[in-house]
Order: sequence, then structure tokens, then C-alpha cells
Amino acid sequence: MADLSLPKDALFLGFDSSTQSLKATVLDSNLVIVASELIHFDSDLPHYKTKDGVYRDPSVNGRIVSPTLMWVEALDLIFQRLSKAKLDFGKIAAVSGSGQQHGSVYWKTGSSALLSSLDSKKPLVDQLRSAFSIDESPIWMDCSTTAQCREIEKAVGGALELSKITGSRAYERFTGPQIRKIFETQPEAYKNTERISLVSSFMACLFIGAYACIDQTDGAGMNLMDIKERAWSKAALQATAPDLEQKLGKLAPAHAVAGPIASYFVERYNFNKNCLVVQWSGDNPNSLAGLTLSTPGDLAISLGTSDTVFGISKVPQPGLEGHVFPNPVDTEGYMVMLCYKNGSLTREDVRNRCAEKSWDVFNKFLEQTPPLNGGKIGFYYKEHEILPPLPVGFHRYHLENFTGETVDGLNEKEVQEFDPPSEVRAVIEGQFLSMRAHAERFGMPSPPKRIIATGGASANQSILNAIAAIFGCDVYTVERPDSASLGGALRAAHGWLCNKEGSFVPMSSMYKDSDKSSVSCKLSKTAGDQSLVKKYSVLMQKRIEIENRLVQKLGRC
Ligand code: XUL
Repeated sequence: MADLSLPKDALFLGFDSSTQSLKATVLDSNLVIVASELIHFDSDLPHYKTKDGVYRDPSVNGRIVSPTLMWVEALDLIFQRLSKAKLDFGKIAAVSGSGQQHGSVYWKTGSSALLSSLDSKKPLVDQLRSAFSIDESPIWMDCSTTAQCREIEKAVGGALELSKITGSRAYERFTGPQIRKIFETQPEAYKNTERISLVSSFMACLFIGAYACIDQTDGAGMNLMDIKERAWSKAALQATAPDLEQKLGKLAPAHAVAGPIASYFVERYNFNKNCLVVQWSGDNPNSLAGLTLSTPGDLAISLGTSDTVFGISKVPQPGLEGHVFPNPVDTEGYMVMLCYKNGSLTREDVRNRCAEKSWDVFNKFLEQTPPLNGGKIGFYYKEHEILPPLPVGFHRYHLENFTGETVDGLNEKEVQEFDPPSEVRAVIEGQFLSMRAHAERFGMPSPPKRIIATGGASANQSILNAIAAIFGCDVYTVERPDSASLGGALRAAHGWLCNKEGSFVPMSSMYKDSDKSSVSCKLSKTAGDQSLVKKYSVLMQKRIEIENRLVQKLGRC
């Protein structure tokens, strides 16, 4: 039998280039975390003047971008920090990572030559200042492309048809509609672009000093890829922009090697020249890998700048809601996902307004208010929401005669405000009731066998209590809430192993029997009281009724 063990002394480096920060996690060959580091864009790179890592353009409705160069500068900075922490780069056998999904980078004609001749004596940022035809990358929070979404859907025969091909109907943040908008509004810049990367493949480009392929999982977040063929869809390409296929380059499986590490890193940071760069992927796919999600009944909830709910599936069933991507660690399976734009920043807004800017006060309020919040329901959209597609706004209702037995005859009264503790419970219950309702509607397991929570807010015990109560199942957590960069390090090890074997090997072959590694999950909360779960089902039904009405009245983003 083949030896599927990792070399004893080797280290594996994973990154996550996310909305607000760049994170790094290093695993040893027992898959134990030995180092981690974080660059916070707003505070560590203040000269870019971002707020939450982004620019919100006041002149164009819904335009949200980030300076591409900031991501480049963050990379050299995180290496300086890792050097200070005495990380031995020479031991790193493979590197991989993730980027926020859907964000895109536009390389100017001639930039491949720049990339392949990086001078290790100079910082990357000084060498790549003129490398981009568009300096501000559209990111996943952008929702300025509604017109392009409708045009693309129409061109391929409708929203459902596009979803059947690409795994999702057209979404404003997806890269295809963003590319179409650039082609329509900045034709010269589009013409002058020789390669379009996703944030993930962009970071891989820096590591290999050449254009890296887009991986098939993150590629599915573009409205451009045929998810069954794992190849660009001719129909979607044609519906989007001319000459697109050559600008996108090839697709590659997530476990493939993108290339050997560029001499820039060998000379500047003493990497071994044999260090491999494994394809980068999206942050949600990497989290799926980092959480080692491999059982169909399991559901993951990631609580970060965006909140996402995801699981795995053997059979893709794309619809008008939710997304289907190829599974990054299973060459035949799929990953299914829901995404919410109003995640941590919206929770923080309620904390700041109602809980003295303190998580302790926020948690105290959450604990002291009764489950079901006495029938008080809130919808909090600080940003245009993706699911449901509703504009910025807060909506509060009080179901005065709510008992939890039935939705029949419930009186709902719209109110302007709740007392602070009820507002805190309303935002939390609202977020998780919405997740449960949409997950059920999308055919995700109900109730799930278990939930694995990750992301910053998964460290909050009061929030975990609410999840267990609303979903009625056990809630597990991982050692570190940053599962995306951990997933990057794991996928680096997995890609290294696949490369050694010369073919795909299941990721599970890397786990030892008595798993003392940093990837094992631990039970944090047991399933809530089942009679309460039933009452939450009634509240959820009523909430969806109100939500549908709001969508009819206020429409899409
Ligand atoms: C997923 C999505 C977000 C970003 C956040 O579709 O848009 O979760 O990946 O980084």
C-alpha cells in the first residue's frame, strides 16, 4: 500500500485573503497548528484608507471595491511578521490559500513579464504598481450589476437555465456580471486586460510568478463555469463579454499544483526551491476543507464579514436560491451554500447601538431575554442583502399573541424600535431563523445531523446557544475560528500528497486514527429542547411569510 504520510519535518502554509484581513496558518506534518499571523487591512495598512477593508463608492449605488495593491502589500507584510516569529520557511513543503470569493483582478497587457521577473530585493508592491488595468477590484459586497445580471440570464434562456449550467442564477457579486459591467463601462480597460484572476488565483500568481489557473471550485462563483463539466460554459462566456476565454485562462482542480514557488520567495524569505504552490480556492470552499466536512447530513455555519451556510452533496440541484460549487476536496462531489451579506458588521452595529459597544453586554442581553423573544421579529439589513434580496433597511414586527403553537390568527404589528435587549435577541434569532428557513427550502439536511460553527462569532457561547436552540441539533466548533486559512494549509498538504502519488487521494487519508490534530471538531453545545425547536418552526414560518411580502414590496437589490 502507498505511503500516504506527510514528511516528518515538513510544514504547510495556508492563507486567507479575506475582506478585512490577510491571515496565515502553519501546520506541521501531524496537522497541528504551529504558527499563525494576521494583517488587518484598515489598521496595518492605513494609507489605503479602507473601512472594513473596502471602499464604498458614494457616487455609484452599490459599488464596493478594494485596492488590489493593498492585497499585494499585505503579503510582504505578513512574511515580515512570520519571519519575526522565526518561522523556518525552508521547511515549508507546500503553500496554498483562499481568497474572498467572486472578487476579481485585472492584469494589464504585458504584466505576465513583470510577474516572471520579480526582483527579490524590492517589495512586491513597488514592482506591481502598474500591473493592473483596473486598480480597484470589485469584491463580493458589490451589488452594482443588477442590469448585467438580467442581461446575462436573458441571453442564456433565463435565471433557472443559468443556474442549471453554472450552479447559481446571476448574482450581482459574481464575477461574470462584474466583468460584463467593466466591458460595458470601461471598454478600453477591458481591451487592455490580458488576464482576469479571482482573488484566490491572483494570490497564487504572486506565489508562482506567473498566471495561475482559476480553480474549479472558486470558478463556479463566476456564473461562467459549467459545474458538471468543470469547464468554461460557451453559452455563459458568450452572454458575458467578448474574448473572455483567453483572458480567463484555464481551470484546474483545487488539489492540483499551480507551480513551484517563485524565486522571489526563495531569495527573499529562504523558501526551499522545491516548495509547491497548490491551487488557491475560495474562502468558503477552503473552510469546508478546514472543517473536514465530509458527511452529507452535516452543516457548517461560518460567521464572518459574510455569514454562510454550507454542506456537501453528491447530486447537484441548482435552483433560484443558493449556490452549487464543485467540492474542493472531492473530485466528484459538490458543495452547496447560502450566503448572507449582513453578518458580523450587522451584529456589531446592533452591539454598538444597543449594548454599549460591548460583547459582554450584548451576550448578557442575549442570555437574559427569553427564546422566541416574546414574538418580536427583526430584519436588519445594513447592506443590500443577498438572501432575501432586500435593500438596506430595518424592519421590526411584534406578534403580540404569539404562543408558538400555530401561525393561524397571529397579529403582526410593525414597530419602530425594540428595547435594547430585545433588539439584540431579534438580530441573532433573525439571522439564524433565516438560515434555517432558507437551508430547508434549498434542500439542505433538516434537522442537520450536526452543525459545525466557524468564523469569529463561533467563539461566542451565547450565539452558539441560540444556534443549538433554533436548529435543534448539536453544535461543534474547531480549535481556531479561522477555518479558511487552516483549510489552505490542509489543502497545501493534500495537494502535496496528491502530487507525490501522481493522482488524487482522499483528503481523509491524511488524518490519523487518534486525531490530536488541530482539525478535529469538539462538541460545544448539545441540541436544544425539541419542544422549543417546534415553536421556532412556527416563528420561522411566520418570518418567511413576512419576508416574502417584503421582497414583493421592496424587490431585488
Ligand atoms: C460567498 C460570498 C462571501 C465571500 C466572503 O458567495 O460572497 O462569503 O466569499 O469572503
